[in-house]
Amino acid sequence: MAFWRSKITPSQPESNDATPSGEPAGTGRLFSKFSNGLQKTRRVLGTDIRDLFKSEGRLVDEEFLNELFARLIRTDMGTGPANKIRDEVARQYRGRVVHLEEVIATITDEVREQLRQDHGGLAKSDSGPTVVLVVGVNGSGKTTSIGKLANHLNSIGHSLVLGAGDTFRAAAVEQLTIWAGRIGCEIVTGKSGVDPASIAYQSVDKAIELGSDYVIIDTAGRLQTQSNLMQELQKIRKVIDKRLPGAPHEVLLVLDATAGQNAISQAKGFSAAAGCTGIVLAKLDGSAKGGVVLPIHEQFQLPVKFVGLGEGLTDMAAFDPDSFAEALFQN
Ligand SMILES: Nc1nc2c(ncn2[C@@H]2O[C@H](COP(=O)(O)OP(=O)(O)OP(=O)(O)O)[C@@H](O)[C@H]2O)c(=O)[nH]1
Ligand SMILES: [Mg+2]
Repeated sequence: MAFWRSKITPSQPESNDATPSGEPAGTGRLFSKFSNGLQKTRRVLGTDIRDLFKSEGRLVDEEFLNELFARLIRTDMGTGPANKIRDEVARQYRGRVVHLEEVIATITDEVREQLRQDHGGLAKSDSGPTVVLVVGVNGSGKTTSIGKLANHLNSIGHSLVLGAGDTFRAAAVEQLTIWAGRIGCEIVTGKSGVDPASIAYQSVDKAIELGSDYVIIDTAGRLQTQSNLMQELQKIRKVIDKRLPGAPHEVLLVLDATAGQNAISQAKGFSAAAGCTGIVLAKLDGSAKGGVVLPIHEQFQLPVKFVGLGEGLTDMAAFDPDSFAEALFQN
């Protein structure tokens, strides 16, 4: 378990950034990735909070706390997390004149604390290929996230098979085939309209035959309210388990960060129906509401495993609460 987390930490840059010998090329790459990806959120949050202060500082009273709360929830962090931050600022500073830096340090600590989680890394099976099933609503970023994940796994020396399980749209198969070509990994495809469960089965079969380390299976976008399509996911899972008992080892739910609070209700339906084990929060770079990570984390028992920070093959990072919290405010 958690191999990737140990590869990507704030002090250990991604292997993508490693020198050819495998030695780290430098530190802080993950932080700078978050920092770039969170530009939009930071612009809103940072500016909003700075605006609360005058150069001589500001008295922490009810009015200040209410204004702070209103600005925090503009990042879509929701009332629960924003209340906790407000309470912590009140506890530390009520009745005192504070400066911007003090409040930002408190908020950063509180965000970091709220996002603390145990199982950040990608699952790894003890023997045989690790099977990762990727699910989510239409257009959330599933196929792109698979490309990035596959690219990363490949770059650190893992062999893998992709399964083009979105047989609903011919373009989806093409899209994944292009990613596989760019990465140089195996892919299992079928004709448009074939049962996605059979593609899933064949993908696992292929990985077993080749002795691959990972199988990542794409699925068509669906809504949690489409019960027939949710049942299809169950079938896919069952068929995978039949070929490789205990698999899939990871069911990643891809959420679109630009969908804000909607992402949360999507996650609820999916996590229950598809047996999700982790979240990929895609398009964090395109959102000014990156605070949505907090309620997702608060309301689900699911760890946020990866975040999408752009459209390129390397624009993904293992989620790290420390880097995330700091990147929210860094200038
Ligand atoms: N900026 C940005 N764009 C992203 C990211 N991830 C995906 N996208 C874009 O979002 C759009 C949809 O991505 P896909 O990967 O095709 O989404 P999907 O969930 O596979 O879509 P369906 O298969 O149609 O359900 C594409 O234009 C991607 O380039 C990200 O992290 N950042
Ligand atoms: Mg897709």
